[in-house]
Amino acid sequence: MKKMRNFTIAIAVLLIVAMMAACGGTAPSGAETTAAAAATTAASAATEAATTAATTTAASTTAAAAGAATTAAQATTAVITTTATPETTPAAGTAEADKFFGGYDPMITITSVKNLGSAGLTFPEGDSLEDNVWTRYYEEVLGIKIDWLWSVNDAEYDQKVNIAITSNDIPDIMRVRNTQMKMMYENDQLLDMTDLLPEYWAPFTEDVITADGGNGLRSATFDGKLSAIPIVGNGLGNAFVLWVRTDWLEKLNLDFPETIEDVLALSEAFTTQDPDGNGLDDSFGIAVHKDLFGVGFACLEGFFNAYGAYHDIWIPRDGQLVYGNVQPEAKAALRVLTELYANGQLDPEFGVKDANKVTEDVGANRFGLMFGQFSNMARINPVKVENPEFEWVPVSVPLDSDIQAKAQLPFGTSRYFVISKAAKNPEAFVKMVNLQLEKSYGESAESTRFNITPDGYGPYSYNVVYFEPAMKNFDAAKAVTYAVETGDTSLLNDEQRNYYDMSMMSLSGDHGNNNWHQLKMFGPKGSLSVMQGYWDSGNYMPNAFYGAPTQTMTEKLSTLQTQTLTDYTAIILGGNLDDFEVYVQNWNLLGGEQMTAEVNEWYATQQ
Ligand SMILES: [Ca+2]
Repeated sequence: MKKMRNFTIAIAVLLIVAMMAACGGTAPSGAETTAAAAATTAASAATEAATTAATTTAASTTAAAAGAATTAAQATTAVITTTATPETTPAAGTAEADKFFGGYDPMITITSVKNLGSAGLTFPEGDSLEDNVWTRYYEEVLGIKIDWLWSVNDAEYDQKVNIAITSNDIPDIMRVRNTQMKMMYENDQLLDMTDLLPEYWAPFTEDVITADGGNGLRSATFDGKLSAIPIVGNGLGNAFVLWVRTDWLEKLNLDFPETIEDVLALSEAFTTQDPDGNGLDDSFGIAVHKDLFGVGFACLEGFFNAYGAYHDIWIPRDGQLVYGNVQPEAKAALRVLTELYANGQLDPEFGVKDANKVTEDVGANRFGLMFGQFSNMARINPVKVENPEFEWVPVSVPLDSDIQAKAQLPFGTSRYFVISKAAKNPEAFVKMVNLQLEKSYGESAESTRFNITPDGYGPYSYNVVYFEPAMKNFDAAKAVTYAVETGDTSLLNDEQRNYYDMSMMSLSGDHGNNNWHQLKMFGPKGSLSVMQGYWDSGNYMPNAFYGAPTQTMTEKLSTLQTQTLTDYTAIILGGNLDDFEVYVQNWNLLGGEQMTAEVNEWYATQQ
């Protein structure tokens, strides 16, 4: 029992780590967290974090965390290594290796600053921010000593960075948002990386940083000058799927939905035919929380996509970029929602229920359909353990081919590492990225030493830089699926093997410790495979704006988003579709028109 409890704690802790990673590469909570009961909460948080731009990080770290937890249950000692082993440096000794990974002698010192996350960082016994597995490794392999100028919790980080920029008291390297990067460029504070980065990036680093076709790099380029190293993510990790309660499908003898009309028919059946067989009229169709969008769980982006509507992103139309929220397709989606609400197929109390409350309702057999993200089952894994018949299967959002609907994708890059114009040895920063990526995800990776340890620490968060391959999760899903289907596990790497082991445990009936959740992501016909399908078929609509926020966007966007939520909700509840035109008028007056003009000024520069 104790072992199982520790197992759960490890997962909970690691999911918290994953959440923090998604919020910006910050703190693991430490194994002392009394979190046995917090697994669901942590998992939810990880899911919510997945709605931020850093989804790939969230998802992969969540999975890695769960995987590491498996090891934790078996491990008796910490694996973390306290002595650096320069011998493991990739291909040491060749001229290329020296260029990408070669050390400085005498040692150099670089300055940086640290976001400690919302709860602060925890370290293995004897370690600290100044002295840990990464600082020691950088000193021994690269001859680089890290001098932290300051460190603050996440809530204060942006403000502290802003002050640093304004007072021109900046470190050699730091992580910033796109607005801050642009401000620093305009202040002439940044090193020009245009030639430097391509000269010194190792092949694997280049692969990772250009995985999005170069848009991340373009988003960091002003007047033709590359001004930062983008932390490139992949918007595909943020695509939406439709989760279907398949034990209800079977009970009512219904088929998988293929079109949005099929989905609406299921919604009616799940509302009216007592799918859980308890004799009570207590179920609905599509689960929705009060904010309608966001959180990545029981949200409506995927539903809107089915009608060719794209929420909170910019799409090309007639040679211009337009905002999805105010297009006629959004009105079409709202029209259907007013009907679902009027017919009692939406929870009449959705307007006061947040995502956590809806999670409880989903677990209590109130809903049979929900649009969300690939990691949603983390929230309800405990319900599966209690009731093995409780089953959800992810399917592609029904994309209407008549209107050429597509799955929306956010822009994958929102954070950047900037190098001070005053920094010495500028190539040192590219070498730091090369080494981090190689030891975390490259051919010589030691993931339990440098990413997440079996006993629950997150060394990745101790480093100055953190990057990861954008398609890592999708590659893992292919590998795990192949292994499950063929029994051939020889191609799995360590991380993938953990997902495989957990998936196999779920397939044999042991759904606990997030085994089922892993199966639903990485296993055959899992959510990642569904999302891969959008990619393979070209059925995706990426956010077409990836510049730095415009002035009006910075000033007005959050107000406009609040207005959208308020007006959409009123339309769904009130049923008056004419209100949509009033909403669009107000949106334009309150800054939307000006923001659109600014976005199109940027768009013109990209043609
Ligand atoms: Ca019922």
